Amino acid sequence: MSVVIVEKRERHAVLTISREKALNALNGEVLAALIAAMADLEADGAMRGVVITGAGEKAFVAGADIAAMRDLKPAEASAFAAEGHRAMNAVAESRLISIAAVNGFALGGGLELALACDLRIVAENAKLGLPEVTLGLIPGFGGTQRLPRVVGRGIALEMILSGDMIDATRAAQIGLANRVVASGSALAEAEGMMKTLSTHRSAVAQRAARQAVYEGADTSLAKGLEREIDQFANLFKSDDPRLGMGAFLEKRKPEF
Ligand code: DAK
Repeated sequence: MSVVIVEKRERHAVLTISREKALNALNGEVLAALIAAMADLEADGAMRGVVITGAGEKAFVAGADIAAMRDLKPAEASAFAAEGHRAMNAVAESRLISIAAVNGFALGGGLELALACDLRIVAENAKLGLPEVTLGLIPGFGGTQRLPRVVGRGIALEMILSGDMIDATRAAQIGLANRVVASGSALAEAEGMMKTLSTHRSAVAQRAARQAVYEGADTSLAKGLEREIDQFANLFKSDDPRLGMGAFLEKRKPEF
């Protein structure tokens, strides 16, 4: 059975990391399968979003595979790191909206995968953290960069330097979790949210807004505001503004 299972719904897919015995830890096989699955979804015009979760009740993803990493030679470590970044970027740079359904442990590379997603729905029983320093490592799949961008530098440094896990309530307090939901219902909640985001909302506009948000985080306010103007103007190359505003004026819901 594949270590990454893809189930396509009408407008979104559920992508499940499936190595339950190793708490869905990310080895080379999972990273390659994740990259391939994202490429397939990217090319499927019917797809607007992806929900990423982990198999079983216990873990989203408990990290990069420690057993696979321990004896890496430098060249192999470099190849593993590159594959990891390709996998995270396949999610973060996708045209698809991504939601992590965090159904249990999201540690190390697992939290980094959740951070590569746009949104995170976190189950009450989940524990999240970047424990790499306790293994003599640093977060290597984007955690040092994406976590501070989501929760701010001080809180991110506290998590990275301590390696301590936080619970779902704390994750919501610091803005890491968009929502905390009952144990066992993260996937259903994430899919519900994805359906909402894919209905009566313009994918073209969502992409433009999302790009403006991400680009703005890496630049000055003035440049970010300029990018917002560009994105706004670009939208009018598509039919969606006319469709959306036309529907409003005709007092009906828009279908994009
Ligand atoms: N890798 C491999 N196997 C893992 C694993 C992992 N990350 N996490 C758990 N497992 C395996 C366990 O070894 C165990 O296998 P068996 O003994 O049954 O064969 C099985 O999953 C069940 O785990 P436990 O028996 O330990 O279950 P517990 O309930 O007792 O504990 C736990 C659950 C999540 C607290 C514990 O498993 C744990 O602490 N796991 C490790 C969590 C962790 O440290 N994760 C971070 C991994 S490091 C870089 C690139 C990437 C990275 C760093 C640098 N560069 C490019 C520079 C990323 C690093 C990481 O992600």
